Amino acid sequence: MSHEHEHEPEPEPEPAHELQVRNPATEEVVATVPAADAADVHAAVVRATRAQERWAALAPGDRARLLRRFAVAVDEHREELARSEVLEAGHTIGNARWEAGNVRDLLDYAAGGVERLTGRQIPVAGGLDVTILEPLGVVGVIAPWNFPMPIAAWGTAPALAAGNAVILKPAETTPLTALRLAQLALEAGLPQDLFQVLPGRGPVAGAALVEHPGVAKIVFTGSTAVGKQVWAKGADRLKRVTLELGGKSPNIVFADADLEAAAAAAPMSFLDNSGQDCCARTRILVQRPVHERFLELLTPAIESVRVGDPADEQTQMGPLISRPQLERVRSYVDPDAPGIRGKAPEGPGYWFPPTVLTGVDPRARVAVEEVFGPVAVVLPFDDEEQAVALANATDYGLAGSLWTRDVGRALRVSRAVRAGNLSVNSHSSVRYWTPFGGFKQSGVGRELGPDALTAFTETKNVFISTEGPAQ
Ligand code: TXE
Repeated sequence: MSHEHEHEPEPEPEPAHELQVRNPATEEVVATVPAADAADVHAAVVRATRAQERWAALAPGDRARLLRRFAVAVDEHREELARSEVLEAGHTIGNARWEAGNVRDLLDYAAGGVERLTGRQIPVAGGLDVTILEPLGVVGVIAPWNFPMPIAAWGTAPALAAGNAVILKPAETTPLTALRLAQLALEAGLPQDLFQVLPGRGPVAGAALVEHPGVAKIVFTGSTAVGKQVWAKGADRLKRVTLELGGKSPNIVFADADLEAAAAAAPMSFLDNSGQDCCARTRILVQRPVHERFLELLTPAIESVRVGDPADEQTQMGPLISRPQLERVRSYVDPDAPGIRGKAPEGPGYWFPPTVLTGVDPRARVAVEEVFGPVAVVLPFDDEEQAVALANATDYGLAGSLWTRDVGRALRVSRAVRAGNLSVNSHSSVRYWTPFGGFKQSGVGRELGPDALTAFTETKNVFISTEGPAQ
């Protein structure tokens, strides 16, 4: 599909040694930062290795105190960080403030875990057996552009708390908040080189992190395709990985649900962050007897979503991140397909209107692939069994919602849907104190929650004989 838009001049090619940061709401270049290459990554790993040894030797209470200071510094700069996220990622200012707060909360939560990261004493004959949770060493965090600040912190905060050093490679389009976080860490008193941010291109700096023998673990959030490459390349050294990949999450509305509440909540469950959210509920499955009524309720809710300047406090949805992303979203949507469409600015900026497609074949690309834009499909279903089958008819398994007043059904369906994060009569998936991650091709491992720190440790078992050398 080709689109002619008068506001879309050809972008100038970017020099290899730098990254240009554009405001997605205006297309203007707002900053230029150096792009790291493999040699920079190597130098960073050498420095991080030294810093990690000193960090791991600190008393747990001292590590916790420094992380809490980092949390305070983030809190004190919350508005500045939020403005920066608006500028480089096009997030609405309200969301961006939440995101900066999420970084603060995560640092606090991780700090609370430092002194509680305890091993076990297991009964044995002839001695004493203890398990010790040791830090891995240097951890590489490869972050995406859709939630640059929170996702950077999801890997970084628990990794540091567990005694590791972190090298964070932000996405090409969104390095600014990450760079600021690294400065704040230093200002808060974290040791030099312990938390380094290296902006760079995925196939250059990202790949160098994945391949470097001095990096013990990679936390990758991004596309399933690149996630598979990261896992395959890391396998050469049996590198530990956590992968948070794509999603195509269902929002199942049963006939016995509070239909008004379900229809009111549905728009922002896939329009938040312009749909660039791995948990976006983009497959709205509606039981046939209430299908028509649901669409009647959904139509004004979609049409009235305020799309525009993300810095405006009233705005509910901003632009897409980039021109390639805009083109990708356009490639999924036939402008003549039946459905509900909201309004969006013309440009400049990477705008796409809220879109709900009806009458879609459940096997169509738009119904099974992650669009990563403000696009959902509505699919009718007859009974619970069919709802579950449709919900599971995708390679992904990250999140999902179901709306019903029947508690038995809520539990049955929650258990039957193959996804890592289910919500009943709600679309909430992300809490820093509960585990988050995907089934199937949505990922490997879990982030957040009570086990977040353990994911950045190796378990060592030590047996101490009390019976002499023969044991
Ligand atoms: O992701 P990439 P892109 C999905 C979403 C989106 C699509 C493409 O569907 O439309 O992916 O987005 C780094 N070795 N998600 O192209 O390329 C890259 O620099 C090591 C879902 O932006 O996966 C960036 O830092 N690293 C997702 C990060 O990987 C490499 C969030 C993600 O970029 C690399 C983002 C390589 N060879 C996109 N190549 C989610 N789970 O929410 C790239 N990178």
